[in-house]
Amino acid sequence: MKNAIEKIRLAAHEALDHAASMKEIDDIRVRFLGKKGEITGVLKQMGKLSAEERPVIGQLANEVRARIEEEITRRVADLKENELKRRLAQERIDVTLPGVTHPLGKRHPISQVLLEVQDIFQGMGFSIAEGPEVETDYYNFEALNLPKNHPARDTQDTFYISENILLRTQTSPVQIRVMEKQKPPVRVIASGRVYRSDAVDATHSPIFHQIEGLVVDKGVTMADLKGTLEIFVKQLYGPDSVVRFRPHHFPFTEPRAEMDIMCFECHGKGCPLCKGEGWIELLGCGMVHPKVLTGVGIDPEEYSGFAFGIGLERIAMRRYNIKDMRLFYENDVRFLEQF
Ligand code: 2U9
Repeated sequence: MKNAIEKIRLAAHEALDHAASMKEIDDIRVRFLGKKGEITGVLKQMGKLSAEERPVIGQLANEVRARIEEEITRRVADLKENELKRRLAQERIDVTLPGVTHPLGKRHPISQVLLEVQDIFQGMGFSIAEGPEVETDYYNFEALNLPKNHPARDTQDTFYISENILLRTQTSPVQIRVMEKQKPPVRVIASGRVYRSDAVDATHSPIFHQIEGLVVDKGVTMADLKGTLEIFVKQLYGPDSVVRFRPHHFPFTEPRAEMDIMCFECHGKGCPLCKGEGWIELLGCGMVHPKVLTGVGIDPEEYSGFAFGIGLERIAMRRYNIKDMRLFYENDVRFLEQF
């Protein structure tokens, strides 16, 4: 019987030495220490022993059971430690490695200028209105006092989807739609793409961007127009900017003016930057024609208004000293990433 117990001890030690997983160890535990295990098997035969032998064999069997349990506990600890070492080696993260940098995009220069101009007018109480780029002849021309066959339409030739459906030539239709829905006071700016059937060259594009403003209220005068636009220019180009207004004509504003800013290079003397003028044209503006107000159901005897229109490419080209408008539309990252 002693030999049997010794063999069990050796067999258990051998098996544990080769055990490479918790499952194997568990199988060993069942095989040697379980209810039907080998140690239990020996203890079941104790009845065959003499009274002198029984305590000796019992003690020996319990010692071997204890030895096997110790070895199992140690083996489990070894396996867990090896697993931890393996994971530490495999899952190691080198925190000193540089991060993965994702190239950040940037706003398009036209968008940057648009946001800045919008911010200035919102600061003066203007709301932002939007409208469709595919417009009707009515909203793009007739409602602006430009009836069919009016000669002024020639400078605003555009792309036609049908006789009366076209790509808008300015953002003015948006203001018309606003005035149809909202009674005065109105203070809105509308911006976005506008279209002209112009040939592409360094200063012309069939698609370009505008921002227009409209104020309609009681007692609005040209003085309000000049004051508002002068504040706008001083916020955009600095408090020392100097502006002037030149009379001009256009059917949907009367009187109408072009506003120039004094050339910041030569301060009005004339230089290559301003082509010898001393002044640089910035925007168009004027008092809203009474017929336009009447057309949207606003009584021109009670209300008056002013409006202005700014070409955003012109502002951006001036600001970033860009000589060719086509650069805005070619999506060349080498150009765009400079702003
Ligand atoms: C309504 C009534 C009047 C908008 C105006 C201009 C003057 C103007 C040009 C500037 C450069 C277009 O982008 S550009 O080529 N615009 O000169 N625009 S007054 O007048 C309006 C607008 C809406 C209902």
